[in-house]
Order: sequence, then C-alpha cells, then structure tokens
Amino acid sequence: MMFPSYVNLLVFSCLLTLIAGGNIEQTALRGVQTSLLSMYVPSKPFTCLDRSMTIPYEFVNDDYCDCRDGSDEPGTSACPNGRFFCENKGYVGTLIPSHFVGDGICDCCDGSDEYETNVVCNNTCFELAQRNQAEREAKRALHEAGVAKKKEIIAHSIAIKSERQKRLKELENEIQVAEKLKRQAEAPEKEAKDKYQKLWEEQRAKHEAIVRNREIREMFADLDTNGDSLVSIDELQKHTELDLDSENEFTNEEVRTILGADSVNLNDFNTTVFDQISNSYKKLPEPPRPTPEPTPLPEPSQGSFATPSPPLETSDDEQNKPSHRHEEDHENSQHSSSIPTSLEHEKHIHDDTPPEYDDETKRLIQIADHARNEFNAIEGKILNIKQQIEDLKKQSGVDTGPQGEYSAFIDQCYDYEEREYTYRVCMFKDAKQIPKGGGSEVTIGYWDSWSGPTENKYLRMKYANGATCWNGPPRSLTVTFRCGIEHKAVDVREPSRCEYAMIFETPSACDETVAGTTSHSTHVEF
Ligand SMILES: *[C@@H]1O[C@H](CO)[C@@H](O)[C@H](O)[C@H]1NC(C)=O
Ligand SMILES: *[C@@H]1O[C@H](CO)[C@@H](O)[C@H](O)[C@H]1NC(C)=O
Ligand SMILES: [Ca+2]
Ligand SMILES: [Ca+2]
Repeated sequence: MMFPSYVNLLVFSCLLTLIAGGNIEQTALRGVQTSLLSMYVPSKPFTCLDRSMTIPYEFVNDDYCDCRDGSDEPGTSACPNGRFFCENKGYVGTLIPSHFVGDGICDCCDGSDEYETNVVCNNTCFELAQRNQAEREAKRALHEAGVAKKKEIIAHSIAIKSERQKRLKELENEIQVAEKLKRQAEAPEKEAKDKYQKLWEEQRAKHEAIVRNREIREMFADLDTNGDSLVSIDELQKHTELDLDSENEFTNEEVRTILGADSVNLNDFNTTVFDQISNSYKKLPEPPRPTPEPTPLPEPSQGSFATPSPPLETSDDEQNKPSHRHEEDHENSQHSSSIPTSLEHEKHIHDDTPPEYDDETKRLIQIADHARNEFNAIEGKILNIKQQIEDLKKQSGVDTGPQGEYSAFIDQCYDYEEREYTYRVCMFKDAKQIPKGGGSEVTIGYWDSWSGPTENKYLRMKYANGATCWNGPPRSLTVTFRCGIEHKAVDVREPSRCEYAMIFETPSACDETVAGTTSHSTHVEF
C-alpha cells in the first residue's frame, strides 16, 4: 500500500529536482547568445570571454561584475559593458546593453529583459515578425514587378544596339557610295575649270580693270568739285569718313599725307590716292555739280573688286566662277559687250554686257554647273551621314549598365518639383536647378560617371563641375537609384553646401535576387 505512494513521492521529488535544476541552469544562462552557449558550462569554472580570468561557475549571473568584458553577467545589469541577449523566439534575437535589463522598460520583444521586475511585457515578437514579413513581401513584390520592366528595357536595349549597328553599317556604305559619286562629279567640273580657267581669269582681270578705271574716274570727278581737273586738300577734306584717327579734326596735314601733295591730277590720283581711300570713301549726300547722277557704286566696304561675291553657299569661290558667269550670261543676253565678270553686282553698275561664250564653252559651263550642284548635294549628304554616324557612336559609347538596363535614360530628362525649385536631370548630360519664380537656371553638374561602390557601381551616378557656388566649390549632384515601378525622381536634398543628392526610382535598379526571394526564406533564423 505504501509502496506505490513512496514511489510516487520519489518520482515526484525527482521531477521537482529536475525542474528546479532546469530553472537554475536557465537563470545561469540568461542573456547568453546562442552562439556562445558552449562557453558557459555549468559545473565547470567559467573563463571570461576576453580570457582575462577564470571564475567559479557560480559567479556567472550572480549580479556581481567579475569579468572586465562583462561576460560573466550577460543576464544582469551588474556590468556596465555587459550585453544581454534577447532570444526573441519567432523573431530576431538581439543584443541590448545589459543596463536595459530590469529597468522597467520592455526592450526585448519577448520581454525577457524584464524577468525580475513587475512589469508585464507583452510578447510582440510574433507581431513584429508578421510586420517584418509583410514588409519583405512588399519589397519582393516591388522588385518582382520592377524586374519585369527592367527585362523589357534590357531586351529593348539589345534590339536598339543591333539596330544601331545595322544602321551604322548602312551609313558607312552610303558614305562610300556618296564619296564615289562625289569623285565622279568632281571630274567634269575640274575638266571644265582647267580648260577655261585661264581664259576666264584673263577676261575677268580685263573686266575688273575697266570697272576700276570707271571707279577712279567717277571718284575723281566727284572729288573735283571746282572742275579744275585737280583734287585739292580742301576738296578731299570734306570727306571726313577718310579721317582714320577720327579723334580730332580731319586736318590739312592728314589730308596732305593722303594726297602726297597739295593737289593731284587724275594720273596721280590713280597711282597713289585711289587705293588708300577706295575702301572708306563715301559719296557726299548732295553733289553740287550738275553732272548726271552716276549709277550707284558698289558698297564701299566691298572696295576690293577682285573678290567675287560667291553666289553659291560653298566657300570655295574658285568653284563658283563658271556658274556665276553662266547666270549672268542668261540674265544679260541682250547686252553686246563680251567681257566676262565674276561680280554679281557689276551688271548694276555699268552697261557693259556680260560675256557671250561660244557654244562649246556654254556647254562645258552647263556640265560643270550641273556637276557642281550634284557635288554640293552629295557633299551635303555626306556631312549629314557623318553627323548621324557620330550621333550613333556617341549613343553606343554611353555606359548604360552591364546589360543596358539604364538604356531607357538615353536622351531623357526628369524633373523633381520642390517648393522653390524644379530640379531637372537630363541623364548622361547635365542637371539643373530652375527657380520657380523665374530667374536664371543654374547648372548643378555635368554628366561625370557612375559612382556607386565597387560592388554596385550602378547604384549612383555623378554630375560634377556645375556652376561654382559663391565663394565655394563647383556644384555637383549625386543620383542614387532604388527600385521602383516608374522612372522618377523622388527626393532632392543638399546635404552639404553645393552638393546635391537625388533619390531616383527606376525599374532598372530592381534586383533579381530580391525579386526571387521566396516567402519561406523570410522566416527568421538566428
Ligand atoms: C500589453 O497589452 C495590453 C493590451 O493589449 C496593454 O493594455 C498593456 O499596456 C500592454 N503592456 C505593456 C507593458 O505594453
Ligand atoms: C591707272 O593706271 C593704270 C596703270 O598704272 C592704267 O592702266 C589705267 O588706265 C589708269 N586709270 C586711269 C583712270 O587713268
Ligand atoms: Ca558575477
Ligand atoms: Ca528593460
């Protein structure tokens, strides 16, 4: 009868001992990090983790600080430098300073830091874990959606790249064809030119001499107001436009220097005076003599009659000569003289007729003319193609990321609106600060480089060497990218003077590994 109860009692007391022993152990290991549990072995002397001393195991968590590193008191606030480990089951274990232990405030989500106080801590670990998981899931979903868009961008970038290469090849072929055509067009023009250049030049010289003599006679007659066939100092003095140092009067001395004498006849005027004054000379407004109004002279500024005014846009006036004469040939065919001219305005200043070429010359001129037009057209086309090639090469030279994930930024600008300013970043180009109340915009940087950390270079880009701050450095902007569904600037700050920081959301910055995280791996393990 007694036996069973004795056994019961024995079993009960053993159980009691076990539970009590468990409790003691529990207390001794309170606040110890899981990874360090093996250092705290009950019944063995404890060696401080910094190996500074060894103490009896009973000194662990006895609320008296023995180790310099506080490692004997992980579960009490006895050591000022102690660390208490909250196990936080279901969430993330954390270390808190051991003076938070028993301070009446719940610091661990499992409430384990307040084991010896009256404070009843609610266990919030589950709630935290849930919230944490919801956040992770939201982040994962964002990256997943972003990565889908990023993949589109990458695919598009690959398409664009090969399209660009194709176009480049086409353009290079086009330019070869055009250059061949150009050489073909050059030949007849050159032939015609070579053949008739000498003749044209002689004729032009002859004609220009005539024009020049006319000018000389007209100017002389104009200056000789009293008609004594001499131009005297007082006659020239009226032309104050000839006073080169216009700071004082046009003095007798100055006029005399021009004339070289008190007066000059036509011959002296021809040889010594005309060239000096022809560029600046202006007719006086009211000619006092009854001579018939001479036809207007060409602009005095174009005094050099040897310079033909190019009728075509090309700068090579050699090429223009034949064409030009050709034009006049048509327009003035009613005239009788046969003096060729390269001066467009000449037909207005004299009655000489422009050249009448023989048929062979006319034919050649026509061929040359046609050839030149073709040549010019082709040359224009070549320039255009070269420009296109250059643009393409410039585009393919932009570093748009290892997979071209930032290629959607090419030629794009994005605004961030702030109270006072609009910040505008034109990707791979520049960044500006535009005052909303009007006023001039300020360049805060020109495209510089990708500037993220080495393991994630494409996290940031830098725009440098903007307008210099008053009494300070040149402005600059760092753009930091983060995953988002749309390309958009979400924040701009000036963390230190003249250094701007923009946060920019883009699918291009979304991360496949984050997107691929399964909900299982969001479980907390410590
Ligand atoms: C625990 O939760 C209850 C109700 O949810 C609340 O009244 C109480 O103040 C909480 N205790 C602590 C220590 O936060
Ligand atoms: C000017 O002088 C040149 C030679 O030096 C001569 O050929 C020309 O006919 C002269 N012009 C006038 C208008 O006298
Ligand atoms: Ca101790
Ligand atoms: Ca606390």
